[in-house]
Amino acid sequence: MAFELPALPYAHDALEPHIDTQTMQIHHGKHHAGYTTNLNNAIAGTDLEGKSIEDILGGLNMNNMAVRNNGGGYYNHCLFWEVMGPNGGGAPTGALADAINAAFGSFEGFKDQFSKAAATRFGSGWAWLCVKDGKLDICSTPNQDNPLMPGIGCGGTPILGLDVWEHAYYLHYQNRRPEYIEHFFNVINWDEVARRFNS
Ligand code: MN3
Repeated sequence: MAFELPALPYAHDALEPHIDTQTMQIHHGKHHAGYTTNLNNAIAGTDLEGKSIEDILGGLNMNNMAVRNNGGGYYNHCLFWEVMGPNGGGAPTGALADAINAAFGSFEGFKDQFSKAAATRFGSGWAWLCVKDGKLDICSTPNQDNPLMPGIGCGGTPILGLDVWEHAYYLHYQNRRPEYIEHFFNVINWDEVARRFNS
C-alpha cells in the first residue's frame, strides 16, 4: 500500500487572493506529489512499508534523510491543505478558544507568537501549533521536520501548520514573508483545527 497524493479539498483558486492559484497548482501538484513519490521510493522493500505515516515519523531514524525529508514533506502538506479553506479566517470558538486563551492570553497573543515563529524561522521550514496533554504550544522546525519526529524539541501533535518555504509564497509575495503570514490567517479552517484539537 503506497502513499497517495490526496486531492485538494477545494479548488486551486479557492484561497485567492490570499494564496494564488499558480502557487497552489505547483505546490500541490509538483512539490507535494514529489514528496509522495520519493517517500514511496524510500520505504519500498523496507520494514517501514505498510506503516502509517504517523508511525513512520514517530519512530523515525533521524539519520534516514530520504524518509525524514519526504515523509515529513508528505505529512506536513497533507495537514496544511486541510487546515486551510475558502471560508476560513476569523477566530476559533469553544474548547480550542479556551485553550488558546489559557496558553497565550488571548487570540491576538496567539497570533503574535505564531506569526513570530513563522517569520523568524531562518530559511525553509514550518511554524506549528501543537497540543500535548491538552495544552497548546507554538514552535517551528527546519526543512520538512515536524513535531511528531523524535528529539525534535518541539513536542506534541500538530493541529495547525504554516509552510514558510519560499515555494509556498514567492510567486505572489516574493520576499515579503510577513505579508504571506498575515494573509494566512484569512484562510485558516478553524473547524478542522478544532476537530484535531478535540481528538
Ligand atoms: Mn511546501
